[in-house]
Amino acid sequence: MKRSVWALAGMVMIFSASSTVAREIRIPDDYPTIQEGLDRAEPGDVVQVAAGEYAENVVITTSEIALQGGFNPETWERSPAEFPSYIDGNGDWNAVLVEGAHSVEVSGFDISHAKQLLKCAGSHEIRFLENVLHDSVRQYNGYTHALVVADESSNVVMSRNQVYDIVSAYNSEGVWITNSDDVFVMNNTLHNVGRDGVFARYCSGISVRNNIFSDIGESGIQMVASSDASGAYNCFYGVRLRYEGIAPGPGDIAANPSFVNAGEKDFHLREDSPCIDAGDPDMKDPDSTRLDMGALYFDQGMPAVQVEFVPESDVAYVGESFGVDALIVNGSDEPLAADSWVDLYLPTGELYASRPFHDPWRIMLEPGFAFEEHFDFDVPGDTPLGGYYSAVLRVGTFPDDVIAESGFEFVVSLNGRPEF
Ligand SMILES: [Ca+2]
Repeated sequence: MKRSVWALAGMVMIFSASSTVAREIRIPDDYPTIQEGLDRAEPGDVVQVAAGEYAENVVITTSEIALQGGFNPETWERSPAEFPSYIDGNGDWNAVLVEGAHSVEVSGFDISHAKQLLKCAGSHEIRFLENVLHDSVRQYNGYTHALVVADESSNVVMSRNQVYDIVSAYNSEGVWITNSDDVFVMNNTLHNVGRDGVFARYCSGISVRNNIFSDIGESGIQMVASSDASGAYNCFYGVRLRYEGIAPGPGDIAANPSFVNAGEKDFHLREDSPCIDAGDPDMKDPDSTRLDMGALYFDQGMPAVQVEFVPESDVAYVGESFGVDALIVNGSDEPLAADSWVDLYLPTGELYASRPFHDPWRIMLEPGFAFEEHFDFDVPGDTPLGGYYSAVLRVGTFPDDVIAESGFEFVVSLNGRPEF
């Protein structure tokens, strides 16, 4: 479980590192179609797509590309809910296909009308984020899927996607994964799917967490001939079976998720939803409360204090310094006066409660102001190797009252090779 979260954090860092040098290609300003923009894109580029309808079958074969929808065509500010970029798959096989590429993001699109809506094949470090996938079509033979991972893909993250109305005579899945490794299905909402919510076959390392499965014809999660598969903190409602071929995970609930209006495809949570603050307890929503289940969190309007604590590397070398950047932002409209401190956890999970880590400092921030600091921690010669350490920067009242936090995991190594 810890490995999964760590692998995800690593990928996020890799991706943001490459996108900082990005060239932006804008559709339709620079090229009339998404595919033409992609054909001209080089590794590191971001293809931004304005609101509008694009009847295309998009294929991405270039690595280190971000394809992003949901831009205001006038200002190029991004808000997929306000400025939807629709991709209509022409009733054909794939609407969007990532093939033989690595480090690709597809985010913020509304995709429908293909047999498979968003797919990666033979691809690595792929992120499908914040897409709305619906009304797939049955073509050629009976099956249809919203999200597909296939042909020895690895390190795929599917998060914050809304998937609905994926139905056919038989074999319609929300997420279909085959012959692939290390796939993270996190914080998605799936509603009205003909057969399985998530189906995996001949896979390893499948993690299914914090999702809502509602009105699913067969299984919420089904694993066939797969190893190292786990589920946790998922909500199941109106499913025939919650699990097949996988053990129930911690934190699962069987309850009505209380969507605002599923009939109108509004999958926001009502105030009384049991999915609120019921996701992974180690993770936070943008409002600083515990993570909700599903793609759309319920904003509880908590003080908007944001913390980021990001290491320069995922490996700390014994006898050297380990650099970490800290950022605390007071996004609220009140002055912030609080303690801040770093809690270091040993691979055993035990808190390392000694100086200098467990030594709070006081911060005072006016509304809109930020504290930013680079820390270099010395890694002592006697630091035990093996397992995952974690470090968390916390803001609140030392030591127990936390209003915002951010952390990461890392390994300690002697010679540059991580010791697991
Ligand atoms: Ca929450």
